[in-house]
Amino acid sequence: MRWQRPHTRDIYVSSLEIIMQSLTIPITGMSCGGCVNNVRNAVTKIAGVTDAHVTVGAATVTYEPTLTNPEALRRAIAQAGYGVAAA
Ligand SMILES: [Cu+2]
Repeated sequence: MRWQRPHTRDIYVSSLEIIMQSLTIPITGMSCGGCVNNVRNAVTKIAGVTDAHVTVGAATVTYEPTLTNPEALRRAIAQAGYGVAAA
């Protein structure tokens, strides 16, 4: 008899996708890989942030909106020393 893969995991994954949000934040004052690391460290230490794709000039952050919000992400980037436009 073949083992049947339970559907539970698929349901879990799709419900997880619904509660995650992704936001791209333009950032000024970044110039090199060190800046990229600084911004990545600043946002990934926020509770609720699950992924951050950072380049010179922008950060695309995936987060759980029940745990954090765009304003907290912008504030963390600004506190790391970079420029973010208000929403
Ligand atoms: Cu730099």
